[in-house]
Amino acid sequence: MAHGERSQEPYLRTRTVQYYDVHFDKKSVKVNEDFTLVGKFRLMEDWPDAVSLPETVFLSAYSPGPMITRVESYLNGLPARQSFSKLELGRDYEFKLVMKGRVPGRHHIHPLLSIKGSGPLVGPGQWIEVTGNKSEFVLPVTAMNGQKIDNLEFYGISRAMKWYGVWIALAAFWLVFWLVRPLLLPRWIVLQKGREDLLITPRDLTVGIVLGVVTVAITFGGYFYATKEYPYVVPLQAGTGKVDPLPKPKAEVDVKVIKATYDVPGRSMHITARMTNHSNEPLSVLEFSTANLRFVNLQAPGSDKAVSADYPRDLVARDGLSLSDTKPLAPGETRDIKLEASDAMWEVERLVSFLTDVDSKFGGLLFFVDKAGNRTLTEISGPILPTFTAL
Ligand SMILES: [Cu+2]
Repeated sequence: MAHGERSQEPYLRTRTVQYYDVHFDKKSVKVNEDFTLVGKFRLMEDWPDAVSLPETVFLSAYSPGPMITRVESYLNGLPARQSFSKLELGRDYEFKLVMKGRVPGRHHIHPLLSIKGSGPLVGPGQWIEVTGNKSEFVLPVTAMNGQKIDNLEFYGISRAMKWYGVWIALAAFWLVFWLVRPLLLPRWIVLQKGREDLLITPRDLTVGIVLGVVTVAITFGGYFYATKEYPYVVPLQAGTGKVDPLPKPKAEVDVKVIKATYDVPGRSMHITARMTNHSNEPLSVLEFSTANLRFVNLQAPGSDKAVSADYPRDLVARDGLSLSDTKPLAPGETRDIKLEASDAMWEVERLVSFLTDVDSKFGGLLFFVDKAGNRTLTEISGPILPTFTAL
C-alpha cells in the first residue's frame, strides 16, 4: 500500500519543496465522487546542488497506481494541465487539485510536484477511502466541438484495437508468405551455386508490390478518413506554461542558524538560531515544519488551531516544539533561541540519514505568529551534525 515516499533522501525532502497549509476536503469518497486538495509550497532558497532546479515542473497527485483521476488542477490559479517552466527558488506557490475516486480501496494520496531531472517530491499523504464499484466509474466529457463522450475511459479503444488488427494481419501475412517456403539452408545453397535469380520469383515480386501499395493506401486512406470525420483535432500539448510566484511576503523575521545537531539516540533535532524581528508586533515561534513533519510550539498563541483536523496525524509531533525561552520576540529585538524538535517520527519517516549524506544539511520552514494570530514564515537551513551521546 505504501509507495516509497519514506525512501527518499532527507536532502530531497527537507531542502527542496516544503509544503504547508495542505488540506484535504474529504477522507472518504464514492467511485466518481470528487475531492479537493489545496495547499501551498515554498521552493527552498538553499536548494541542494545534487538536485536539478525546478526548470520544468508538473503538478499532480500521488497515489499507488491509478486509483484516482485528476479532474482539474491549478497552480496559482492557472490551469496546470501541462508542465510549468522556471519556478523561482525562495518563492511560494499555491495549488489546487480536484480528484475523483476511481478504484475502491484505502489509498494514500499526496500532492506531488514532479521536477524534471529530480523526480517526484511529495507533500503530506492522507488516507482516502474510495467506496463503491470500479465498474461504475465513468469519465464523461464534452469535447470542444460539443460532442458528448459518455466515458473517456474506453473512448476510441475499440477503434485503436481494429487498427492494431489490420496491421498485425498484414504483417503476419507477409511473414507467413516467406516462412512457408524452404528457408535458410536451401536458399543458401542456391546462393552458393550462383543462381540468385531463383530466389525471388515474379509472383514474390507481384505480392510485394501489391502489399506495398495496400500499405500506403491504408495509411493515406486512414488519414483522409480521420481528417474528414474529425475536422477539428487538437494535438497533444507539449509546450510548458509560465506562472508567477505568489507575492513575496515581507521578511519579518531574520533567522540565522548558528548550530544544528541531530541527537541520534534521542531522536531529536536541536537548532540554535539567531532571530531578529523586523516587524512592528511581538512575534512568537509557532511551528517548525520540514519534510511535511510538523512541530508546533504549544505555548504560542493560536497553537491549538495551527494544525487543521484534516492534516494526517502521523505527521504531527505529539510533544510539539520545545523552545529555550518562549517569550515573544519584541519588535527590533535580536535573540538566540534554541529549538528542540523531538519525536520518533524522525526515525519512522526515515529522515535520520543525515548521518550518511555527503552534504549534511537540513532545511525547513519556521512559522511565527503575532498576538492577533497573523502568521509569517521564514526559510531556515544550515549544516547539521549528528551526535551520538547517550541520554
Ligand atoms: Cu503515501
